[in-house]
This record gives sequence, C-alpha cells and structure tokens, in this order.
Amino acid sequence: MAKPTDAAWMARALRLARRGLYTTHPNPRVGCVLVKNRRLIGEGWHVRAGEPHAEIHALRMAGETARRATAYVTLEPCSHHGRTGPCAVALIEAGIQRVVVAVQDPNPEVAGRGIAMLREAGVEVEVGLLEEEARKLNVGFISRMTRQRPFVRLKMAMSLDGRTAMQSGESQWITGPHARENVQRLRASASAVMTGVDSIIFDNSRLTVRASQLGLDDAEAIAARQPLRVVVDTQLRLPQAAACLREPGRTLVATVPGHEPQRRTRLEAVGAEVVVLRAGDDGRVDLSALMRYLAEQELVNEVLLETGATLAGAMLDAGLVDEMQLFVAPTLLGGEARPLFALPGLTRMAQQRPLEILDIRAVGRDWRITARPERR
Ligand code: AOF
Ligand code: ZN
Repeated sequence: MAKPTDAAWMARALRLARRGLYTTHPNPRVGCVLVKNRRLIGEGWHVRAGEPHAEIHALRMAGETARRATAYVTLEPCSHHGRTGPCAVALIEAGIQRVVVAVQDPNPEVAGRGIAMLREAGVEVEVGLLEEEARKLNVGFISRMTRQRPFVRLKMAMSLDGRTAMQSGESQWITGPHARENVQRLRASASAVMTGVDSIIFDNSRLTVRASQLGLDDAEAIAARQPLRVVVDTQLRLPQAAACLREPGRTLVATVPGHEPQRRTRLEAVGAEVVVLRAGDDGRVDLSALMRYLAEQELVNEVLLETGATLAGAMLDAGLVDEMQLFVAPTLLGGEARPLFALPGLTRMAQQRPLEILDIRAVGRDWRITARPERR
C-alpha cells in the first residue's frame, strides 16, 4: 500500500517533469524525486533528448546519501542503452531501496523490463501512482509508441456563431491576445504544427513559436526549437513566397504522386522538404499514411492541427482528431462566413458527431472549450 506522503512526492516529480514540456521532444517528459527519512535529497527532470534522464540528475544531486532512499519517477526507469545508460542500473548501483513509478514506459525497448530489472535486484517497486496525470503529460509519446501515430490536437478560433473566417478567407484576428498566447504555448509543446495549403494561401501564417508571445521565463530557449511545420498540399500549390518558408525550422510539404515535378523543384529551391505519400480514394494525401509517416520518420509525438474547415473535417472523418481546443470569441461573423468543419454527406441527425466536453474556461475575453470526439 502507498504511504500517505507518496502521492505528494509523486506530484512533485510530475511538476518537475512538466518543466520539460517544451523541450524533450521526441523523448517523453520525466521527473524524479529522491526521498530519505521523509526528506528530499535529490530531484531532476529530463530536459532534452541526448542529455541525462531525470533519474541521473536526481542521483547526482543526492550523491552518497542515495543509499536506501526511495525514488519517485513519473515514467518507468529505462532498461536500454540509448543515448544514455539504463536508469534502472543506475538506481540499483546507487543502492535505492524502493522505486515508485507512475506509469510503465510504452517504449517497446523498455516496456516493463526496467521494473523487472529493479525487482530482480531486490528493489521494492510500486507502479501506478498518479498514473492518469503521468499519461496525460506524455499522451503524444504514448500514442506514437502504442498506435504508431501522433496524438492530434486540433486548435480552432471561431466566433460565437461558429465561424472561423469571412467568406474571403480573412480571419485575423477573431480571438484576443490571451487566446493567441495560449496557442503559442500549444505550438511550443507540439512536435509538429500541421495545416492545409489553403490556410497558408489565405493567412500566410508562419506557424512558428514566437518568444515575445510565449509569456514564459525561458521563452527564448523554447522558441529555439521550432516545431516541424507540415503543409498538406496535394497539388503543390504552396507559394514560393510563403512566409513560413523564410522562418527558422523545417517545413515539410506532404503531397501525392502525379504532382508537377517543376513545382517540387521550385519549392525545394526555397528550402521546403517535399514528401510523396499514398493518395486516398479522393485523390488527396492519405491522412492516416501521413500520421504514420510523422510518427515513424519524424518521431512526432504531438501534432497541433491549425487549419481550415476542409482539412479539419477530413481529419475528423478519418478518426484522426484526438482532442479539440476551440477558442470562442464574443463576436458574430454572419451567415456568409466559413464554418468550423466541412463534413459533406452529413445530412441526417443520426449522422451528427457528438463531442465530449472535457473543460471550458475563460481565456482573456474569449472562451476555450476542450473537447474530444465521442468514440462510436
Ligand atoms: C527514463 N528517464 O528521464 C526518460 C526516459 O535516447 P535516450 O537514451 O534518451 O532514451 C530515450 C528513451 O528513454 C525514451 O524513448 C523513453 O523510453 C525513455 N525515456 N527514461 O528512465 C527519463 N526521458
Ligand atoms: Zn533512463
């Protein structure tokens, strides 16, 4: 049985793990706390892939006092030789007596082996404390490891009458500065930001993380890792002059076979990376194939989808939207304006797409609704 203070120490480890929210990609966010005689003797979190894991930082801080201590770790200690040695071995060698783990590592290279190694060495191990919170922090990593596709979060800004842009496509700005700062954080925590080529043509959005808009202490460092930009562009219509192509970071343009080769050459000349994927039945980029590509080739954990009604509708129809963040502005855009989703073929009430609301809160003068499609 967990002792009363275990949850409090694990909560601290989770808070530490969250400090890696914007930087650990493609690795998971992990925190570790070492406790002896009810006192904190070491703590740490994973900052960046290639750098030491959370446990190693905590063990370094504790030094010799780590012997017979308890370790609280938000993710199962690793058992593999990756860019760093196995944390399970480091904990055993340091003489840790008990390890409390929030969630098992879904990475098939670990997947329970870290826990088994600890137990074989006589370390007492408990698994599952604050598991739900720990999973939430790494939904993307878990999705990539278990479903071979990223976790997709769709962000949209709309008026109270459900419109996202005027008929002309003009949409800047529907929501206020607080909501836009919120979106900056969503971008910063994502591995990739994805959009359709029409959104770029209308808005010429840069899809970047701007340090000045992040509102965080280490904003500069966070903005240094720009999320991968992904443009879905079946006919390679992306303009050479698109603003996103002049920004730091990479722009991946996903297309299908049969596009005009000169267009590809022109885009590559201005730094775009073109990837040719299978076409779906409608002749457009097969979105499931794109998700698999992003997970397997680009190690994308979380995708932030910022796009218009067509691609948003297609992603929803393909069952590829895991969560929606809808920013609702206190304004009306009127009847000719563009709706949130294009869902052609939806004509009867029986076909409606029910959502489960997870959270609603005020963000400046706007409202943010977090929802997910109800699984049918
Ligand atoms: C831990 N503690 O803090 C993290 C873990 O490439 P590497 O060597 O950094 O290994 C990355 C893998 O290690 C990652 O896929 C995940 O399975 C695990 N991450 N494990 O014990 C940590 N970040
Ligand atoms: Zn490790």
